[in-house]
Amino acid sequence: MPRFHLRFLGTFLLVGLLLLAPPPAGAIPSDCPEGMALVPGGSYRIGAGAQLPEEQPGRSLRISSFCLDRTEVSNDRFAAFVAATGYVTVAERPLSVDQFPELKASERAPGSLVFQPVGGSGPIEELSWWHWVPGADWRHPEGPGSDLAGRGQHPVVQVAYEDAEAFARWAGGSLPSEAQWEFAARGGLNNRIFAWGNTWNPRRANTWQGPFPSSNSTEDGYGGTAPVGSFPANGYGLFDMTGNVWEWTQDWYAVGHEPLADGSDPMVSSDAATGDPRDPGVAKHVIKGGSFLCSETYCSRYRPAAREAQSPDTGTSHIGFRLAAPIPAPAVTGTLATLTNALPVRG
Ligand SMILES: [Ca+2]
Repeated sequence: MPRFHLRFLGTFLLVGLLLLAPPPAGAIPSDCPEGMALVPGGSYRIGAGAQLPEEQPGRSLRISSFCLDRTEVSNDRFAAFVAATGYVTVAERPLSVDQFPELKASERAPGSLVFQPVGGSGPIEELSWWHWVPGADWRHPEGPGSDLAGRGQHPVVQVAYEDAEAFARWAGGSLPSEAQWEFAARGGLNNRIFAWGNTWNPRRANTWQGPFPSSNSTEDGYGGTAPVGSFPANGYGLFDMTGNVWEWTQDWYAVGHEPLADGSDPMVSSDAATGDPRDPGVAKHVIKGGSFLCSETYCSRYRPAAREAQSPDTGTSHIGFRLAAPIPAPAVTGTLATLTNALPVRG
């Protein structure tokens, strides 16, 4: 074979290997997209510090490096998406006959679930603090009488799973997996109860202070959502991984971590979903991080290990999301001429 053919063959083989191979050890990855922080890969125990049955058993997992939004997606950012695409969220659409055949036409008006405090001295029925409010949507988080005035930098709420996915397709990125989300929330402090250590501190996050669901002293300064980034960041520079609003993840919910596959970057597949025993037959996504409604007296689900299940078609006034993205590939330095000249010449 003529000598120059071998040189070209070698060049293409080398370039191919460079494109296929992972970055060499020690290589500095490219910067994450604007607004995102690098979550450096590593091993951790999902479910560490578990307090509730659905958070157990803990499992040792390995997570590859990835990028994650520093903050929850804000109303202003979501508004830019809607302005650019004309997207209509699930809560803004009439309820379908197929999904809710039992409803009358008058009951099909668009709406969503809104939290309302429940007081009184008698027993409080579980989840009685959630009310279906016609006209509640992301622009009117508490219903028709509410708006986003002064809340441009608050996290968007009243977004269903498919709304979050639609935003992700437009913005570039994806919802994180539960394993990614929990790893990121721990900020490099593995095996701790909270994102900053083992001692609860209400001034580190937007949660609920006082007896839930009747009385919130708002010691942390906020009775509802807070502007994103109002509380200290964790070890990875991520804000509001504790409290403010729950965040959608890609994983399908099952009680416990048993369905997680071994190995790196696990995710519960749709086939593995066993669902929420409180609501049999409804496949739900895992939400993480807790919200401004989580209290020490009720569930303390603002811990990284904590998790909840949410029906994909249902937004609420305390669920939002943030996006993950792969780390941009490092640029290949040098020129083709440099690579070619570096090759040994055979023949
Ligand atoms: Ca609060």
